[in-house]
Amino acid sequence: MSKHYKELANCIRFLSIDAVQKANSGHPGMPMGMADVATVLFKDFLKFNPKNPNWINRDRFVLSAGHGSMLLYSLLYLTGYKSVSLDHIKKFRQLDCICAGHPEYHPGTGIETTTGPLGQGISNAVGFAISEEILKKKFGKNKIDHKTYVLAGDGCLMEGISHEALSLAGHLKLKNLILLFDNNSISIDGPTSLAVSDNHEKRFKSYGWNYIKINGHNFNEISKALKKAQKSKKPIAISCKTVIGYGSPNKSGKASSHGSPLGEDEIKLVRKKLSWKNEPFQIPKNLLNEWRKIGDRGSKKAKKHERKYGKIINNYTLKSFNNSIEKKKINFFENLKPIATRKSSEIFLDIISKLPNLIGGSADLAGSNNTKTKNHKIITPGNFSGNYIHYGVREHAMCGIMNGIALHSDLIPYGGTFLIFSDYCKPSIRLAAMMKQRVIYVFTHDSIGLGEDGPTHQPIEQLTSLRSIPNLNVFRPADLIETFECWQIALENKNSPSVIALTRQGLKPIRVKNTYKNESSVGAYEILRSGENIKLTIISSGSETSLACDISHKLATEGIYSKVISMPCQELFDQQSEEYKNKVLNETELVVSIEASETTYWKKYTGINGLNFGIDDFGKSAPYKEIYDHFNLNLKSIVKKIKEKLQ
Ligand SMILES: Cc1ncc(C[n+]2csc(CCOP(=O)(O)OP(=O)(O)O)c2C)c(N)n1
Ligand SMILES: [Mg+2]
Repeated sequence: MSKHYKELANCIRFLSIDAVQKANSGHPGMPMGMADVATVLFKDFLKFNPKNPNWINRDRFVLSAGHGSMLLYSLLYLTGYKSVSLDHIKKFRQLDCICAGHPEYHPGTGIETTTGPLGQGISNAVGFAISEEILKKKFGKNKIDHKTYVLAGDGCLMEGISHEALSLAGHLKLKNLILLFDNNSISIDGPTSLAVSDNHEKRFKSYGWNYIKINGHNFNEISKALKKAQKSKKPIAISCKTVIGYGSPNKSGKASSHGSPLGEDEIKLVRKKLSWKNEPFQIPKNLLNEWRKIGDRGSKKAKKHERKYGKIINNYTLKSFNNSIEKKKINFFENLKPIATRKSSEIFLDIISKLPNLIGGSADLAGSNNTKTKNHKIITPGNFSGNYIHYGVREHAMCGIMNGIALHSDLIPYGGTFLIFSDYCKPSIRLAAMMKQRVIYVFTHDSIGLGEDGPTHQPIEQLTSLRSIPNLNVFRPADLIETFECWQIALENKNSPSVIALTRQGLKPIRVKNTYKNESSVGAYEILRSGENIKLTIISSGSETSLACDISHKLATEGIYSKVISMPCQELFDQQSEEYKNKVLNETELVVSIEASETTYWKKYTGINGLNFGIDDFGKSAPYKEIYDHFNLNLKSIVKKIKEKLQ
């Protein structure tokens, strides 16, 4: 067995070594170290079909240690995925090549998720495993029953997100989750003993995981461990003791093999040591055939499964729900009253809580984020018939897990926390945006309006920071009707994640005209015009929009007329036609913005001659109206400043 497996594994090793050398950049050490484990996994265990990479019931393979990307590209090429050719491998790390520096998610390629920021892949894998359980419960074991494998290194396991995600996985008893730990005790700075002395076995077991230790270069041990893992009743980690840069006489076992080309001379020595007589990028026919057979192994089974069950599983739909949302919106116009937008969001969620693919949750703030309605059913350890996840106080993992849920199938995850803690979520939000995933973040307590909890809890720069992420829509609705509209846009947008920033405090309704039209869909629209010959444009979002309306009315009593623009989403407004944007922004010389937040991003609409009312300092602990006064965000101060400017 061993010799043959070793030859197959060496195909991965040499493709990786040669590609990194040609690119003159990359990470050869990990693929060399984990090639043996990956070979056994793909040859004898992984259920996959290179001819139909989207097969819903495939096992998921997540390379959390994304720097070892050549391991994945080699496997995809060798097993016959169309997405990765030998030419692609020769263009490793070159512009627009699928073989990018770190794996970048593209549907239907075998690259299941974007990894590279260490630890993210582990949280994605937990999301995959949760989705598998949810769909299995919905559709039955004959339709959905697969494993999720995640390959993680020392680095992934040092990252905080891994602690959060593994802990939740153990709690939920995700028995189909298998973590392959590349336990080579080396990271960039040298031996891991420089920085960590965790007892991994105790750590995993305390989370409720099974844990097996093997020699990651012994094929029998690898095989036995994977066999055991198939029947595990808990998530299971297989600690694979490996040698980084395996096969390199001078660099194996050393950090020097982690992240730079081995060098021509050393590569010659590796070829000699591993008896590899082939030219760079040349895979002997018999070995390539063997790898292709491994790839073909699953295709018949997959095809049959797809034919039988594909349609049933992909049969979710949002359309009918949208119709009922429209109707409900109209009903609400008849009974508008002051209400916090977090509460409006709950009302919306209540209406759509029966949507079969919506999976809600919150990081221990369900009651504050209003993410859980009376209709939600909790997902509990080992029971996945519900549609709501208590993520615990684990914001970062929650967002990484939601990425996994969105990537897995048609499930739509939403999760809540306070807007201030979006900082704890940011790396995963960024990846959702990069991967074009429909993940919805319900971020409540969205300003100083939260009051007494003070500056540690009051977001200031968070909205600017989120707005600066490409392909992320940041919504800040001003009342119930806008909240409904923003939710609807977020649900319909399959290719972007959305933040919905919501208030803790009650807000006066600003939309009182009965209309089916989703005004928020253009990002910004005129909500009020106080008279003819207007002198200024006031743009606002969320809780400050009703203040903007009050200011407009007050100025009108003094003969200064204005229009108020409600801007629930800057990103959507920026996408409108120049004509529309001109109409909104360029009607008056003076444009002012009001938002209880850092002001930078508003300057693009007001220009440097405009006025920006906001907060460019940390907040305060006090009843919220006093804080608004403290920062001069009130009718009197703003009216005064506008009048001074107009003089
Ligand atoms: C969040 C994050 N921090 C830092 C890095 C930079 N980085 C890439 S690999 C690595 C060390 C990883 O060590 P390990 O997982 O043991 O990988 P090995 O060297 O064994 O391949 C670091 C610090 C990163 N990619 N992501
Ligand atoms: Mg390591």
